[in-house]
Amino acid sequence: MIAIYPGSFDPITLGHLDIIQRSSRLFDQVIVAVLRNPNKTPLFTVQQRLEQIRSATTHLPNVEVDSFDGLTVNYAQMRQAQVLLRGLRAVSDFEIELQMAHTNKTLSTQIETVFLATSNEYSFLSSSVVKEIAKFGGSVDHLVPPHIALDIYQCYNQKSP
Ligand code: COD
Repeated sequence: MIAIYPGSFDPITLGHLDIIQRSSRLFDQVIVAVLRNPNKTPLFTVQQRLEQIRSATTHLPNVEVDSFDGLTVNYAQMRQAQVLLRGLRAVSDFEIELQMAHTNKTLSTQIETVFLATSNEYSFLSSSVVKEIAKFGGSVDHLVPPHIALDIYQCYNQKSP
């Protein structure tokens, strides 16, 4: 079974990677799909995010990293995936994720959304939290892989704290 894990991943965190690692044991193939979103101004370009995710998942042979635009369900159908994978951190995620899952179901009855609960240690973690900490000079070494921490420090023009 093929699962798509769609997201912004700006940048990918240890929370995302935990979901990718665990789902790679559940599905034959996991495609991490970065949305090309012209309406947002991201910290990292799509190309940078693809490279960051690829180098963080080289140890997972059934994980592929790609980008897409348009509707996620259309991309999933194009890739012959049966599952949309999403992570749940808290009740606040649940409301928006449930709405998204129901919306996607109206767009394609063939694709099921599957939720994985976050591991406890990452339940507070988001890309926004990482950017906020780094912006104000804090260390994100415990929140993202080392090569991504360096990219983040470089973006905010700071040395590793
Ligand atoms: N632990 C576990 N899961 C986590 C963690 C963590 N610490 N951090 C994030 N996650 C999960 C998120 O809950 C989410 O499921 C996933 O990881 C990706 O998160 P983000 O923040 O990188 O990406 P999102 O949520 O901004 O991605 C949104 C999409 C791009 C998937 C969505 O906007 C989309 O599908 N857009 C395409 C247009 C479309 O199809 N619209 C119709 C659906 S409404």
